Amino acid sequence: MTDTIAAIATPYGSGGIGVIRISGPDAMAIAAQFFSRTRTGAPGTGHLKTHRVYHGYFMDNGEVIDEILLIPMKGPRSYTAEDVVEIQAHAGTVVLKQILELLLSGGARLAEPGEFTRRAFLNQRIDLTQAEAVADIINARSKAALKFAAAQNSGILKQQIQEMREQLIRVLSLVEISIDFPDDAPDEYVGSRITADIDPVMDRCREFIRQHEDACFLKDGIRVAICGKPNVGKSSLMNRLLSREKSIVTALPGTTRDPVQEAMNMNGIPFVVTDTAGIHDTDDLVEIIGIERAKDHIRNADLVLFMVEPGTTLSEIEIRKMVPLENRILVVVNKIDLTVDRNGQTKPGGPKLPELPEICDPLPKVHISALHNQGIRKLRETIMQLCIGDLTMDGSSVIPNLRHKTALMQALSCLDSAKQGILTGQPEETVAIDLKHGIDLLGGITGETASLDILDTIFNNFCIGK
Ligand SMILES: Nc1nc2c(ncn2[C@@H]2O[C@H](COP(=O)(O)OP(=O)(O)O)[C@@H](O)[C@H]2O)c(=O)[nH]1
Ligand SMILES: [Mg+2]
Repeated sequence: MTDTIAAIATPYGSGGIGVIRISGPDAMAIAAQFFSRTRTGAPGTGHLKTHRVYHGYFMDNGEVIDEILLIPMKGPRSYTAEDVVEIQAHAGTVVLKQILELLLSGGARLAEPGEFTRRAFLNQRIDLTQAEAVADIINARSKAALKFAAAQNSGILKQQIQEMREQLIRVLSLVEISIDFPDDAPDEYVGSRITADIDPVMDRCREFIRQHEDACFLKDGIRVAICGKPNVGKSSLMNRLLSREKSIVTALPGTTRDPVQEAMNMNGIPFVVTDTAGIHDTDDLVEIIGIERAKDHIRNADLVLFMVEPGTTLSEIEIRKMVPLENRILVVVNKIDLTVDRNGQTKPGGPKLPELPEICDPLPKVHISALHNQGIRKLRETIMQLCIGDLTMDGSSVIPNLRHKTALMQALSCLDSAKQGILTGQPEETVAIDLKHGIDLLGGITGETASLDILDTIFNNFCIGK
């Protein structure tokens, strides 16, 4: 990292301000070639102090390119821990490109995607989990996702993984002592201490894995699929939930064919709602394909809203055709306006509530009228309760991502094998190998022992300028 990199750090297009970032040993000198504090003065950053904002002009051979603010930040107190200069110019594609090109002609190299963050990692200002959190913050689509990303960015996951790793290193040293000085400690003593020390680390691994499984959908959105027979009001409910007319509603059965999918936010939690074709026996080729697609969405959903309407009777066989009962299901009884009036009085001559088989008894139920906007608030609350439950979202929880989870699962199996080795009286050397492997896997999460491949995969997902 002896070269100096530069890139436009803000999105393409026009806007109020665009930022160009320079990082590396020559950052100050390169910027100095073009910066003047007056329109007519000669460039040179002279006696600029670090972490101050300077007003001036970006010059090219005596010509003003743009009026700018320049912020010098001496390392290690900077994003990359190197010398950094940030230039705030007007955000126009041409002006930013011209400034960047001049900086490149002045000795900087164009940064690769994620290279600023990669340098922050290589300079040990942040670990890998914090670098990943930077990408998560940028890509967060909901308040909840942002909260978790911010917690991870502050180093909470790094700290906990480091503690687990240090604990294992202590266990390893105990094992190694008993390899080197076999007569010093009685085997049973060492054995019981080791297993007692490994157990809490294994529990922690399991807990992190569970946290990933419980909460990873908060990043991508909780998948909710609306299903039921034709004409029960699925599309009407979809539109109610989104508060706009996304799906076509008609009195004709079989209106919705392709699954209609849309993202939405409820209480800062991201959801992806899918309205599907009504499931029934049909000869219509297009509907048949729509029904197959509907079934895919329903199977993969985190929550299925199974809609029924008054005046119908459903058998267990019919229900099993529509919803996989192993999914999380909420029964939504729609068109309740046909059965009861606004005061909750049964309407004389109206259809009776739907008759459902016994297998539906344990399922939660909500009564609504999609048409008259009744019971929708209660429905939203129930959806939240079912999906989020009492998942804590204080600032100290983190969601390990898939990469972390994979490493944790592998580490768990190494630790398990080390523990079994001790219990079954295997030689200390094999136990030590398992432990070392587990320690390395945890180190891979924070980046202490990560391979170049892992680094490339992580940082190549960033945009240029980050
Ligand atoms: N009375 C009443 N009619 C409704 C309600 N929800 C939907 N409908 C009507 O039922 C018909 C079918 O609705 P739609 O949303 O297209 O059903 P889908 O086939 O399940 O998507 C339309 O004529 C809607 O206006 C409701 O809560 N009460
Ligand atoms: Mg429909």
